Amino acid sequence: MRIQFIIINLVLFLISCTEVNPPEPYGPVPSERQLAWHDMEYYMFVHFTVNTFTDREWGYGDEKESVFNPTELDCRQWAKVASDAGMKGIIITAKHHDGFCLWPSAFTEHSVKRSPFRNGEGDVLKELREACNEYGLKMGVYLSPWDRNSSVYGTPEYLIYYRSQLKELLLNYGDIFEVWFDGANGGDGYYGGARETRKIDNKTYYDWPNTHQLVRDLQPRAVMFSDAGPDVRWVGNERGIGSPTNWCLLDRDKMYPGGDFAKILGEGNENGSHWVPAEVDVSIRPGWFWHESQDSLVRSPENLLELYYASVGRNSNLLLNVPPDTRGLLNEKDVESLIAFRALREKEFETNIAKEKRVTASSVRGRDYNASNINDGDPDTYWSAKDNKTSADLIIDLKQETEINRIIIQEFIKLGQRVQEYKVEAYSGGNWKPLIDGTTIGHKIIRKFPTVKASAIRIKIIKSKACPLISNVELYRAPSE
Ligand code: FUL
Repeated sequence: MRIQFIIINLVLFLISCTEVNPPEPYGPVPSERQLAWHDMEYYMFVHFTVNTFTDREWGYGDEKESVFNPTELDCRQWAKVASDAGMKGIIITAKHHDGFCLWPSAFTEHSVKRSPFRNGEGDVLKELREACNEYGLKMGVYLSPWDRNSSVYGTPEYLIYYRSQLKELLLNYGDIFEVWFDGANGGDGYYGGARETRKIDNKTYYDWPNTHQLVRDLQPRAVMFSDAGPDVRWVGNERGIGSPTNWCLLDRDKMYPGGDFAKILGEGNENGSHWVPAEVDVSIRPGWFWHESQDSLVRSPENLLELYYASVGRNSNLLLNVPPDTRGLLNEKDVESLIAFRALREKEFETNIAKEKRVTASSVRGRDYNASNINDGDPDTYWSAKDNKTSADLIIDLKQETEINRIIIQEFIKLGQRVQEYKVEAYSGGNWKPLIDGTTIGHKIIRKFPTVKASAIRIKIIKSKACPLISNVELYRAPSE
């Protein structure tokens, strides 16, 4: 009897110990560099080169260096605007398809060093680095693989040139958070005077694995973007719209930059082989480069807010392009819109109604994984259901009927993206009323619904690949509907 009693207690004790072990990761999980990237959420793209002065979107590659002549270039203005707008970093087109380099590359004469800018002594990358440091922003680089100026483009020699330039960028400008590899290749170009069409095979020509390795070796904390990752994927459109179903997973080995994968890139692959989250890139103007004729077509603050909901609100990061004008300054029109957008955003999310409210769950893994972790303001704590549960409810008790119309939900993605289907309901007038339903959550979703007076909110995780892990929930009453 005594022995049996001891054994039973021992077993119970062991069970209670295992209950509070953290859940096992499920499927592919993000790397540290990807986790840091997820937290950035919103940052600036800067398209700037000879095109700014020639009024084109794609330079042919034969532009004279002398056309690059920003008279008031001030990267500190860019950085101040980015910071005032609530952005966390800036990615610059160090070289666009026309091949002109914004830094004095040792491997070509087609750069700032032959331009009137700072009498040929200038280096936009260096100035941007200093400005980013001053404003606490991260910096990223875009280096176009397609180069319409280079005479060797299309031959194996070009890869040596491309990687030499990449090395300059990775070695001389401090910490780079993101390297942006564009998939475009239109064929024709100047190519050192040949003026012809050069088609390359997107799958093989660039030998991406070796270029990726270079970035890993020289900037291990940088993520790499392209249509197919390896770390961050294109969302499949340039309209600023993320997919409502958005897995951070991708069968990236079946893809390559410049391929025809738009739909898959939007949704990701539910059971994809790697963690490759989506980034939404979009311009504040119709074009990527500044054109005077588009000064009246800058997106309004309200439109930017919509893009924010359709990107950050759909488990993506928002890379918003704001192109400097021929002075080398962000235009007043764009600045005004960006700052007003920040003010709108702050009003949307002014007071978190879920904060410090009592939360209960239909299943709790055990100590350290309580439902109260979803509104403690700490991203490192999370609620977990028991291991065998792939559906469970969370109830936030608002104590009295309160108006709400927005919800933010975040999964604890360190251990994988799990939720496949959810619903949110409001307890109102003595009944549970449906508010929204959806599929994936991931790093973050922000959802709108018509204003409701609720005394409690229920989040129903209907289907999950493994026990759901939720790290954060916020509720708001936004002024707009
Ligand atoms: C595209 C390019 O062709 C555009 O000019 C722009 O840079 C955009 C971000 O990517 O592929």
